[in-house]
Amino acid sequence: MDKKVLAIDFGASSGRAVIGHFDGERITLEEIHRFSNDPVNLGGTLYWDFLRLFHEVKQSLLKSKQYGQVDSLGVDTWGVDFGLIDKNGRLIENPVHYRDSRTKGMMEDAFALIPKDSFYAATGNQFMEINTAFQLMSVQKNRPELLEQADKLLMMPDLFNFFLTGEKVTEQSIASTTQLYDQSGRCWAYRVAERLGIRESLFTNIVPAGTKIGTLSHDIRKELDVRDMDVIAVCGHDTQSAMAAVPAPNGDFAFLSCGTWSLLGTELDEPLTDENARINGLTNEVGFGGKISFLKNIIGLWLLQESRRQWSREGREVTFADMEKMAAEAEPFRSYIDPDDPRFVSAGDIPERVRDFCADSGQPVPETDGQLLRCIYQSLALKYRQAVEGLESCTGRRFNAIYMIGGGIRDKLLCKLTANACKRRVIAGPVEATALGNIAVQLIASGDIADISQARQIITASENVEVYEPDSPMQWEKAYEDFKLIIGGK
Ligand code: LRH
Repeated sequence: MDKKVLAIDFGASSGRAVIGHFDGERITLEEIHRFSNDPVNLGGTLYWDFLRLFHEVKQSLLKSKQYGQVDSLGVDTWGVDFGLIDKNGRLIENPVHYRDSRTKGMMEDAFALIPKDSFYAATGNQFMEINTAFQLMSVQKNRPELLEQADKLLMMPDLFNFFLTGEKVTEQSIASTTQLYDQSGRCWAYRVAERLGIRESLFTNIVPAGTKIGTLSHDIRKELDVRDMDVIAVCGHDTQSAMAAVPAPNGDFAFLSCGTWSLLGTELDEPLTDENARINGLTNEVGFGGKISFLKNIIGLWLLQESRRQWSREGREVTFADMEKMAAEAEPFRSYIDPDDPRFVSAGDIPERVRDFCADSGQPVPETDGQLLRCIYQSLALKYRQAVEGLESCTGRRFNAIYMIGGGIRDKLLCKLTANACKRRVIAGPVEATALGNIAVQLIASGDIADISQARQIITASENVEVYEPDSPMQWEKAYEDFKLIIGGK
């Protein structure tokens, strides 16, 4: 048996199309297309270049032709962003990037309408300015004409699915990133939306991951001369696709998905939206099979990616391997930042902001690139420690190991420092967790794999993992105490 399906995975800085081959026992991956995802600042607004991204979907379909029969396709993307569609099915304007400054102050406006605690109890999402609810409030306030013109709101993966099939639906995992989703009732949080002034009719029906949305539209097939294939709603949220591929036998694990963002969490049967969860800044999202991913969003490798871009803007090209080496060779435990400080969210001169943070908090200011990078790495690792402790305090569980997945685990220094800072074994792999999870859900939808636990067993058998054991516990304990003093109880 050689069953083939196509996963298209869009990250915030790059995307890829991967053919998953399934022989009945193992999944093997073949990357057929890779492209960068370059947001465009136009007239002061930061947009995703949707047309370019859809072009890459077409390129992926064209390249898939040489593999013969590919039965289905699934798209996953980053969370929270959306496009607005008018009643004729036209995209009203390019989707705006969650890092655009349009959401400044929107959270405070929202809390004046809905108190924080009931807002959290109703939606279960960690409050972040980037969330769909706050983006929509900004549109409502500053560009109301767009919402007047809009017939439907489609989240990014659903937007791709719509232009592939003509069907307008919202996949459940991506709906659950909006702060407009009722995690307990498993439906849109209409009352929250109404309070915020967001029209109910914008929303489309929610379907669970594993649903067949439709098939490639006639127009696409004709234009590209491709065979028909099913379009499956996989976990449209990349984080949940990655979760589906954690190589652990049961749900009792802590995972750390490492890409532009770091997502640290575990899997639960039911949402947890109590006071402790809210204070710890934990979010509830729906994963495959209706499981809840209970996790914390941490700014992640963005700090390294954007530092590298800044250096490139200044005419200095460094690779990630160079950066890892510089950090590894630099003096440890010199200074710390709070990676989640709001000053680090927007694009720009991250190195300068790191130096400012250190100066503002009375610490030695990094003088070399190595010191600066070391500061970022060790602060991220210690932030993970804080997040895993928060997770344990909320769930009453104890996690002896952390499963690290995603592209960030190519960075061995990060894996090693995470094991040390968290004082836990790190099991790293697979790198391509998101594509694997996307593929696994398509194979579950077609009936070739029975369920998620079989999928995880198959992935465990198909992929190699690397294990990092913690060391230097005393030094890291002291570092953690220093780190907490500097960043406060956040
Ligand atoms: C990671 C991610 C994360 C957040 C962010 C916007 O790619 O999906 O879970 O939702 O992007």
